[in-house]
Amino acid sequence: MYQDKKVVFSGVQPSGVLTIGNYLGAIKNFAYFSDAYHCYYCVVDEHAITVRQMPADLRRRTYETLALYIACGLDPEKNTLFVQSHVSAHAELGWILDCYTMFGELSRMTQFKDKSAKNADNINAGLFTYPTLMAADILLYQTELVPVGVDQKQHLELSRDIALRFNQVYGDTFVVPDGYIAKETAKIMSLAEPTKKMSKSDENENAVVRILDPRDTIIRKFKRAVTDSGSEIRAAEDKPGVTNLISIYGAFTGKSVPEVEKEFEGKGYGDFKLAVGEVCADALAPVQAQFARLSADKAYLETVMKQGAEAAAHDAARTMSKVRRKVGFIELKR
Ligand code: AQP
Repeated sequence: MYQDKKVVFSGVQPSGVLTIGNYLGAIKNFAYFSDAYHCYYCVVDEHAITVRQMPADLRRRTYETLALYIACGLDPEKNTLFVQSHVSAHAELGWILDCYTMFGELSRMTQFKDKSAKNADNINAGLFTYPTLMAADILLYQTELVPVGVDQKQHLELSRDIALRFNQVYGDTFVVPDGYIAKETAKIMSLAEPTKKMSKSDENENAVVRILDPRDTIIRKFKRAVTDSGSEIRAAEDKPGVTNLISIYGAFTGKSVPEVEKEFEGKGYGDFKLAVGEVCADALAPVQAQFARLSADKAYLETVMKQGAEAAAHDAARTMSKVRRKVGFIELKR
């Protein structure tokens, strides 16, 4: 559909202050695509309300997430940056795709099972159909590539299945997307329970390092990180804590696992954890400085949101028109 360049789409929920998991697993990779692809990066606020949010917090975090996109290197001139609820086609296509998604498929989604367990008093229909809205986000823009963390792999596979099913019934309508999952940072683990994913909504502040944490907080959190028995700094299945710290150190320094292991040969956990905290704080400092400048300029952020929403709505309209015709809706002439 977009003859000039292939399309990349991804999104982040403004459901908390973003973590280094969101940064290393997703946002940091977004900028790699900006030159070669037509990129849409969305703040997915409609996804966020599948879990109860305080309205004022959601609004603040939506601005904050957009400012972080830009602070992490996404130039609004080169990327379409926008907020999901500003483009009504997402919800509209989400509904249509609900009718092409099976109950059994949604029932198998592990994120639904995990989030239902965490929010037992609010297992709403939106939480269940979250993956179809995600499929709509992606398919609306005829996306080829979706950079995500590995936790989103199952949802992405469902998006592919929905696209293939729709195309089979109605003929070529959607590009079938592929995931882009950076191997080394696919899943950054909790610092408190390293067998569990680091999540921005984790209530244990010591489990997560946030992109906006001050330097001393970052260093303190790494110093407290749970490590494993033994004293060797080596990546291994039975050493999830140390393995996670090695991945984080490697991601911030660009070093491979063997290089990190070699660098810390003969050193203790204390030295290692301090070094991880320092490289993380150093890498985040420029992002934080840029974020501080941007978040002081709400008018600028609103201009970016508005321009992004107009561009995204324009492009989404092409897919929507095609989808409406295919399923048999009447399009009124303007
Ligand atoms: N720990 C992680 N390691 C690597 N990648 C991660 N991502 C999230 N956590 C990690 C990736 O960040 C992108 C945005 O995620 P999201 O906001 O859409 O939702 P999520 O995956 O549910 O992230 P959180 O932090 O766990 O949020 P909450 O706590 O609200 O559920 C995605 O590409 C995701 O893979």
